[in-house]
Amino acid sequence: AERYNARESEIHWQREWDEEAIFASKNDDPRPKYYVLEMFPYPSGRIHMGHVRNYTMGDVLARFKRAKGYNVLHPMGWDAFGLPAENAAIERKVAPKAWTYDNIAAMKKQLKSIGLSLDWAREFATCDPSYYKHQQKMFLDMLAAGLAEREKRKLNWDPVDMTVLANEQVIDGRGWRSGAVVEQREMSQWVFKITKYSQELLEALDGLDRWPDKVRLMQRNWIGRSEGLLIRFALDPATTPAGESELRIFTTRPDTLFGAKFMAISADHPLAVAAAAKNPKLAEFVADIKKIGTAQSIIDTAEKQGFDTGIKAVHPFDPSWKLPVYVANFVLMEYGTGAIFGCPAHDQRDLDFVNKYNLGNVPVVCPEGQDPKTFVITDTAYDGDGRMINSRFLDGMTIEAAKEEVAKRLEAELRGNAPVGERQVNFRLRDWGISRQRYWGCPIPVIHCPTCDVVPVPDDQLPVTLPEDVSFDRPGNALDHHPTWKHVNCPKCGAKAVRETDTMDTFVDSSWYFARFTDPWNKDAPTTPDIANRMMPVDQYIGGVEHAILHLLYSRFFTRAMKATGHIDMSEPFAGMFTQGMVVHETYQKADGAWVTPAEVRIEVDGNGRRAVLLATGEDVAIGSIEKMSKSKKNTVDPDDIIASYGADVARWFMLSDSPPDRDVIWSEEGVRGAKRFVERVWRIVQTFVQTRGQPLYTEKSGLTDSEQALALRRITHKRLARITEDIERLSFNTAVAQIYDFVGVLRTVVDPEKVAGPLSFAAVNEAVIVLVKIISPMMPHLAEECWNALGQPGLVSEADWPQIERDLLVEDSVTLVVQVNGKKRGDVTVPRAAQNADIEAAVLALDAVKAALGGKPVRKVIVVPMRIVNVVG
Ligand code: ANZ
Ligand code: ZN
Repeated sequence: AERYNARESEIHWQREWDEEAIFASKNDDPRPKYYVLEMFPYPSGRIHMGHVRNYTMGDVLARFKRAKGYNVLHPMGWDAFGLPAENAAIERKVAPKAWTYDNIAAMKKQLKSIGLSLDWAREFATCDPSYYKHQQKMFLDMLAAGLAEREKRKLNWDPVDMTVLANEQVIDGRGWRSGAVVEQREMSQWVFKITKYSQELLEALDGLDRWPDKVRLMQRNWIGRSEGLLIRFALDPATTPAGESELRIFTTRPDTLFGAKFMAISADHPLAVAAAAKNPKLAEFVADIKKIGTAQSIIDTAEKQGFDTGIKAVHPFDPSWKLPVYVANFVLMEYGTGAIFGCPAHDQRDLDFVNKYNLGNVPVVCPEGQDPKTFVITDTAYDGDGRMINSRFLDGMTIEAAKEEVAKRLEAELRGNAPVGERQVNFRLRDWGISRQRYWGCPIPVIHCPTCDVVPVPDDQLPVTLPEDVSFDRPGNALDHHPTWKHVNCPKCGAKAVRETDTMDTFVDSSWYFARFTDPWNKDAPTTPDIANRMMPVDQYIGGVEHAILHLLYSRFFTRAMKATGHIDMSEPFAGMFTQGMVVHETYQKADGAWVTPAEVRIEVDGNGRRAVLLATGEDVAIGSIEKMSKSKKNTVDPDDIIASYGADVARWFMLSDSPPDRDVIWSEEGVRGAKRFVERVWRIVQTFVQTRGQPLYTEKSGLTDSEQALALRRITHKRLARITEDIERLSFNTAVAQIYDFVGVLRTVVDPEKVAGPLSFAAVNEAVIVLVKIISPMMPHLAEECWNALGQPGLVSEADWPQIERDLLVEDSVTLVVQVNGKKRGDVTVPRAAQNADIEAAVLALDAVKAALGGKPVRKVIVVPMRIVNVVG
């Protein structure tokens, strides 16, 4: 048999699929729809192995569902706005637009070489004015609906990229792209009112039962709902700046009030500002800690610091109990009221704080089984369950009961006309700031007029397109520096006005692209609601867990905003979500520490294990840890190289075969070679069958079950088929692959004339081979087409139906029963499923173990529990 020529075959079938446009999905297709979507790529220039894995998984599902008779929507596009295009413009003097579209062209070619069953007719890039026009329209709709607003805020300013970042884009106090330490600046910006949906976004997570639990948990934590009590502490007038009389705090632990040791307020709290005005030392301290910023992550890791303002707060249950008020660096102005009472025994931050300033602690919750008299807290706060101690009227209560008691008492107590305590629900989720001071993004379609203030750009002037004659010779926003672009007349009064030069966060672009794919041809509106309502939600979304919070949460919000503004009639965009693992690889390092790429080394395996040798010089290189493929460690493998030397099917197969899809997969040369051998093996089976199927080896009889042997093969075929079908359905690709390996192992002997003893049923073998080709088709579609063609089957296997499972053949033909003698297990017996009780009895009594257990005693009774147990009573 001739060797399989992957290269030729892949190019051939890709062209065939393209010409026939077989992966185009029609919106008026009457069959049930199935929408498969992988997170669309950023056009960085090249596809990487992570893409290959992600898209292969989606492709297997798309091809499978197509074969199962669905109208499959499987589109692809480009998340094309963003900073790298501007950086390229600065570094290489290429226009962001040209750079982006060049990259798209290159990556599209690469994607095509993977053989993905994509509907390219729906392709768009988010930087196409025909896309962002609609995004601008939706922004204006949201503005009218009160879902977009202009807001003055303290913002995270990235001094290197010269832009504002969302909190989510600040990682450990640094910009997520530049790595620069982020500063805080007060600025006006546009926000989307995601907090209007805090409760709904939280509750609806319960219904997303085809999402990973960990992703739902991350979203829950991000939304961060807390039930607690707002308490108004009176301030001691003798110690307090004029005009201030109380301090409002938010606590989730009102039960711990009798363990309070201090109060703490944010550096931005009005009371801190008032106190600092009179105290230069305090003013200095405030200025100092403001520099660190207010990102949660910094606050969590920075050393706790405070400054005693001298102000005293009065304990709500004891007028003679005075608590010192500190300005502290771990209290955020943006959460709750920007002020807390500190209970060190039961909160680690508070404990770290009092230990630093020698304020002491009093435990007020005692764990069950502990003696309250000996229960002390030193370095570790206790945040577990227990009973109240040292807490006057709360003593002996559970935490829950104590919370309730405190809430009741403080709600009932009035100061002025207002209750001292008030139950409150707080969310951590903040509104989504979308303004970015960047050129390469979707322009925010408003005009600032000195008399009319903010004026929306009229619909008939959309899109507000980006100018192309921009210069990047100074840092900051090129739109702002453009000589003419921003200068316009006010659409309302005609006076001289300026355009908004901020562009939208690129997360806006990716918050609705999935809806656009349902009708990307609509020139007049973002969606055609009829069609969007029919084709949405995405049935299976696949992407990296790094998007578990931001992108997925924004998309869930945006879909609700689209619903509120009439562009779609549903709230949840993704019915099923799957987060795939990463592609990882060994690292290689020369003696001088320089990293070398896998392509530069050869792996040698001998008695001493594995060695890596540098191809160029023959010198040994050290094999380092297995890590995520990255440019910095040079442990990347180029998909183009793999496809050129092994073919796309091998890359696809290996990606699917080696680990569960949600775990990391270790890319290895050895593994890839194994996949290559498997491709050859499948090809040989089909070749052998094609060459021998006319021979007398095969019986004349054409019935499928006319011999024991035929029946046995058919059982194997259908059992495998059933398992593989189930596995693909639940995205368990690696186990499906294992089943296919097994099945191929069986077929290898069946089609080999030298290994077969008797005559074969042509029909049964033919069925098995056709099933094989169909079930490998989602994973190795080119090989499958080539086999299909060799078998002389009509049409394309990519368009063929999934094989029918014959359920009758799945039923086991024998059963195994446990054998007991006088109630004690002595062994088991396997009998034909249809065996009569008398036959079972005979078989059981013939067992040596049974004879031995009876020890010669006569059998009194044999009880057969059908399909399960035989009990011999002696
Ligand atoms: C007293 C107390 C005692 C607290 C105790 C906790 C444990 P979550 O669950 O996240 O809502 N807090 C409130 N506002 C804060 C702010 N702006 N900056 C920093 N911390 C703040 O957390 C609520 C708890 O976080 C509140 O309950 C408050 O400390 C603190 F044993 O009050 B607690
Ligand atoms: Zn005006």
